[in-house]
Amino acid sequence: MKLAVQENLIPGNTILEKLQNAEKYGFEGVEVWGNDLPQRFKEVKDALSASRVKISTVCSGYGGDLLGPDRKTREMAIEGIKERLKLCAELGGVGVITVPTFSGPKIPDLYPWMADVREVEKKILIEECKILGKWADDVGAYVLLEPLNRYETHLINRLQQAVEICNVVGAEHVKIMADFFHMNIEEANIAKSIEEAGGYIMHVHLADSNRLLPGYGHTDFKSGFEALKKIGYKNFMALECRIPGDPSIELPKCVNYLRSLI
Ligand code: LER
Ligand code: MN
Repeated sequence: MKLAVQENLIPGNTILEKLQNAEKYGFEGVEVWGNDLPQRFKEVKDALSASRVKISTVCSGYGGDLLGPDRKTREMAIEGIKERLKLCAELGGVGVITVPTFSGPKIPDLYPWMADVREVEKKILIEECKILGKWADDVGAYVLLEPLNRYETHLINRLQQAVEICNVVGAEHVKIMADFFHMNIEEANIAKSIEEAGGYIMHVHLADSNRLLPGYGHTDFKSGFEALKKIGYKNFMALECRIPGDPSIELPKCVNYLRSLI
């Protein structure tokens, strides 16, 4: 298991400075923001080739909405994810973090056909993931479906719900990621859920129960990490949280804390 950190959490004026600081603090990877990646691709690529720190993943930033109310919004998300998958693969990253949808349903109620709009949404998501899966298999980067807690999305809240989508889609490069903050709210037993999703988890986000750095809340990371070890997890775990204090002090301290639990 390798430790990574989202780029916005690291001090530095350029991506190169951020990579240098990440390495100094003890990280092996950096999760890059997807929003403006197409525009700064060369800068990121050059910085990565001048650093020992690798790109772990690309965090969303694709625009549109896979479950938006109209075709244009959904196509925008598909094309944005495709573009970032290609860039991510070229940079050597694992994949692109993909949230099926934020907040509540935007697709109109189709009563009396499929009275539960979530069934319609899942069918649309599966077809979209088939399109993305073909592309992802070709470029060699994963679509990383991320379950979020119930206050951020109504659709995919638990790891097993994301695994079910992967199974129907059946593409090698459509898999899931596990975020400890969301799991702490939604999973009955984090370790058990991780074990049950073994073979599907390709990325992990780390934040404590209060979404501060691990160590500042009450999440039991040790049993979660043991479960990840048990399923043979070798990829990155990236910090996605707030830092209470000076990052140049808190980030290396957190690396030591996490390493003591791994
Ligand atoms: C949102 O809560 C989250 O966990 C992010 O990883 C989504 O991009
Ligand atoms: Mn997350």
